Amino acid sequence: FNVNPVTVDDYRRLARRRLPRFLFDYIDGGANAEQTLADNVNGFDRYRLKQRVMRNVDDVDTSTTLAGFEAAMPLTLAPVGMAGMFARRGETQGARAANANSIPFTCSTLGICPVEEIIRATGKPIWFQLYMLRDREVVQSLLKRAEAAGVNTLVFTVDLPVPGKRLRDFRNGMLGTNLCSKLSKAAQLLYSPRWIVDVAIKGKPHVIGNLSEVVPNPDDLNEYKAFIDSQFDASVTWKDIEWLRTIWPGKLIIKGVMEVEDAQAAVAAGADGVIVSNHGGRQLDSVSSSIAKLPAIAKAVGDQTEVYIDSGIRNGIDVVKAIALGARGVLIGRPWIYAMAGAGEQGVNDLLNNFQSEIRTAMALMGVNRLEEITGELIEAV
Ligand code: HOC
Repeated sequence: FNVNPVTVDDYRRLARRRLPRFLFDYIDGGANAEQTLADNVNGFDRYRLKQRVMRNVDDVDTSTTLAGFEAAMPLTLAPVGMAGMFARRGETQGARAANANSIPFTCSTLGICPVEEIIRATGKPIWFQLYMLRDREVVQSLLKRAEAAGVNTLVFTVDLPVPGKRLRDFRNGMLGTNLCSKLSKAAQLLYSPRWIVDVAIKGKPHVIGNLSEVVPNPDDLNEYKAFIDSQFDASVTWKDIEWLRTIWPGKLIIKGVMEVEDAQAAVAAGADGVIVSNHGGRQLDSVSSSIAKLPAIAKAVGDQTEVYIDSGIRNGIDVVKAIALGARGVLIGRPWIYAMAGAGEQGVNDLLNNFQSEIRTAMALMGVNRLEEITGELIEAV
């Protein structure tokens, strides 16, 4: 690879070269035939932006607020499970890059770097993503920790009552019968000088940051997997949001909503935001792309709550399309992991810079200076 990486695909190629195959496939892959994974990206091709001229675009400003966060652009880094496997102290690197670009970072329940470490690295509030665990006391203490560390926005993921069937992971043994041996290999990598886990909890390096206090032996990925399998709660309903509301004082965003009815239920449950998402095509294969679902959801609840989208966003033009179709902002997952695995923290920084400059250029060429001016008038389906 002898050109400077510019696009997400450039970083993807770098990441493929540097990562062990099973880790690359874990982040790159989707469920079953990966139809939704492809549709998510291709769905943006169904839309075209309008070019407007002679409108004085001398003052383009990409800034906005995302759940109250004053962001330099309408974009945030999505939570990615075990992001810290893709680079040394991966979540912290991502958070630093997000901070350098004045956008929020979202820490996963399944993060390798603990939430405290991430916040310490930037001194800025981040968003925290939650999977509902059967043991509600664990959830409560996790949220207390997050709040004490300085998290002000909770992103509750609701589209993973059970994991989708990701065939690449089965083939590679990352999930399924051989998971443990592969994850142990990953653990060895993490402890190797290249990826060494250097932040200790209670004096010891830990593979699993946020769940280190509840997984019996958090250095042992077999136990981690067993814990996750036994704790992911498939019995969750909208009732649980009421309970979450009693223990979480901050903003609450519901992630994984694909139908208007569910978006309305989220609003009725008091959500400050919804994320139109199919988990990057990693859950229900053959569900529609997120972008296909965005317009109806934005129309139905956009005046009552903030509507976000993830899954398939690969450049600034996609961001602008999402805004034109009613999104307040977008989340990117795979892109920042490819950039980090392929080119480190600087890679994530450069990637975010590229996103922002693409958004700015598109706005100028569409004749607008502010994000609020990017309305449905400026986009057409083809
Ligand atoms: C075995 C549990 O968000 C992903 C993550 C969550 C995976 C949980 C798997 O990979 O999509």
